[in-house]
Amino acid sequence: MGSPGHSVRITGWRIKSQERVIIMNQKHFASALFVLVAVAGAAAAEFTVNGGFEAGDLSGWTSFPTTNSTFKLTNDANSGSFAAEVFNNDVAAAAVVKQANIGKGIINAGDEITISFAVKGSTANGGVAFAEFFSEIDGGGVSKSEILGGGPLPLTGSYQTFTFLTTAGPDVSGGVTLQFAAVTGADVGSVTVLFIDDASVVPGPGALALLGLGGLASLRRRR
Ligand SMILES: [Ca+2]
Repeated sequence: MGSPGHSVRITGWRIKSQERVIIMNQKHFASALFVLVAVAGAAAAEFTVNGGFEAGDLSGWTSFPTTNSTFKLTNDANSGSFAAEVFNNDVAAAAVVKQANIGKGIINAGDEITISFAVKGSTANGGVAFAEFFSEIDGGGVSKSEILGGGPLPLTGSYQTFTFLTTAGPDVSGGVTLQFAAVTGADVGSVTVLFIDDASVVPGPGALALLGLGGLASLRRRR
């Protein structure tokens, strides 16, 4: 440690005083702390329960099957050891699974929410799959509903991760619901197979904000 006024070279920076070093260290510490808090906050504020099926069961999920549709655990995962598969080959029917009424009492009207999930699957003869998000009113009804992505999920044979930034509706007294629907058409032979993994609902811009912070950190290093 030099005395005030002592000149110190630190990785290309000519520092005029001990005070300046301390100020810089405080800035760096504050940045690091902010990132740590943001990461911890994102992890702690996950609203889904067993969104990645790593409990090794279907806990946290509510299923509304059709006559013959199935909702089961699978080892064909996007990450970890487990995912889930919804299979529906009933005619003109919607097999639905959901994380229902999550974040109740925590999410406020108009809050920003980041939703993400990994899906894959296949369809035939008019089958489609949707991901939907609802702002639930306590006692029944919804104040906002949306089809994530605006239409059927573009399923392929490989997992794809989709991320959406949305806002809670004007009444979220019943929390929010992330719902997946494997829907079949009127044709006999209509089938939808939907694999789901890594479902996540977090407050705020979430991972998008962390990416932004990473960008800031890179800029800071370049200066
Ligand atoms: Ca998983």
